[in-house]
Amino acid sequence: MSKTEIALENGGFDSPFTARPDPELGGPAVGEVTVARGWQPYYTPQGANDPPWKHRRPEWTRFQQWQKVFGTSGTIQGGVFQRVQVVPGDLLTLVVRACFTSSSSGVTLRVGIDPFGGTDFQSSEIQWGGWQGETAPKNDPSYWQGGLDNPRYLSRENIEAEAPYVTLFCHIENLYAGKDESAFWDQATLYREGEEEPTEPPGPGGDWAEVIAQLKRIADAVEKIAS
Ligand SMILES: [Ca+2]
Repeated sequence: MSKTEIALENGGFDSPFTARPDPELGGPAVGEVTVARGWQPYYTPQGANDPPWKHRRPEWTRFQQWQKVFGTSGTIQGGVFQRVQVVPGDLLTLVVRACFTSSSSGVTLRVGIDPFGGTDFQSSEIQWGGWQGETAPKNDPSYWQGGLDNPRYLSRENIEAEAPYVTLFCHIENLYAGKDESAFWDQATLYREGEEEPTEPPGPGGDWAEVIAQLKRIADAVEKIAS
């Protein structure tokens, strides 16, 4: 089957980049959270019992052609996401060009799709691609030394859209509090299986799609309880 590209908003992580509020704390826009148009920041905030180096807030900035998401002297879990309008039932593949730098920080990256269009990166609904990074065994294909001159294409393939929107996540984590842990995101592309076909005009069908998606969520929840 052939693949058709679904348009993203600024899939290339290009300018303009704008300052945003801290996605956990809200408030005014801050320079440490500077994100490319079309994308939203997220991260795991520090818990009350975390040591000072753990779960630090990442910073977001433009670096050359990249969206950089990074931390210093700590561990981070975070990234950027974008919700994209699709047709429920679409079979989707996400491919993102990325790289990272690290100073023995145990950096690992992955990308994922939430087929229900949620915005919680910790949701169990998200279909993640495999981790790629320096924590994998060195003889494993997922082992990746990183470096700005050593980008990779991270992907998650053949995910069925369960709602009129899906959400794309570009995620970095690191294990050790090294001096540098940085992810660089350059080009995100979303593909749909099948030829280009005329899309239906928006109408009552969209509402039904939402209802069906909701029913599927309920059915899945009941199934989980039953099992
Ligand atoms: Ca770019």
